[in-house]
Amino acid sequence: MRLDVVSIFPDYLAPLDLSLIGKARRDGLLDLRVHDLRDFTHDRHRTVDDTPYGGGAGMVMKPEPWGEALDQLANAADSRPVLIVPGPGGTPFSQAMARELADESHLVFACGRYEGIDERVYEHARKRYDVRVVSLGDYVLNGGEVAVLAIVEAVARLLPGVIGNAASLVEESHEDGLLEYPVYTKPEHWQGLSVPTVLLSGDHGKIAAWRHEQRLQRTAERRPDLLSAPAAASPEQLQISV
Ligand code: 6GU
Repeated sequence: MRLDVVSIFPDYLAPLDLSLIGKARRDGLLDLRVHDLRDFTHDRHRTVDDTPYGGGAGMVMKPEPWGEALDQLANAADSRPVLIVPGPGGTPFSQAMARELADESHLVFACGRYEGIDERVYEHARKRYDVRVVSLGDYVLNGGEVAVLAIVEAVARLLPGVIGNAASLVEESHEDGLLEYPVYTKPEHWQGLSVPTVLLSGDHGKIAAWRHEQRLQRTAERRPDLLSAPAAASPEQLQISV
């Protein structure tokens, strides 16, 4: 998968060199490139923002550097890429969206800062990209970079070969609409707290029933909205072999 990230703070994306994503890049599974938006400016101060027409607080990102950056990346693309613009006014990001994006061959991320990007950039980009404004949740970040770290990680880990153990992808919160069951490891007793005895029983049927009950309880307590949501996908529908 080809991934391009455009930002005025390319260093913010340095964590994408680490851990499983870093390894996937070194293994050639991810072709991930980070671009400095200021490289697409032509003035001495490398200006990327200006005051808003109509007045109001803060600054707006100028259209010209974005236009040049997005044109260049679209020219380099073999197919119609998806342009993801992170922002609090976007469609909520979800595991379902991560799965959709994992099927794409080329994602371009445009990290906005300040009060946002001149609206004409979106219109211009639609000529050559499928444009998606995506939000991580109902709170405000200073810019799209942290959101890109989250979205890239959620998408990349679904790609074949990025995670060694494919079964670990199935038994996960949000893959089938319930939160995950609690997990324990050795020692059996710690700080006066013990591992639930059913997990030591060796009775796999009983363990599976207990875990399912824990998942229901947890979901009801922490995320009751998930229990009234439309039916979740089964592993078969997700085309994951366990
Ligand atoms: Cl994706 N971007 C920004 N800037 N703020 C956010 C967000 C994204 N999601 C929630 N708040």
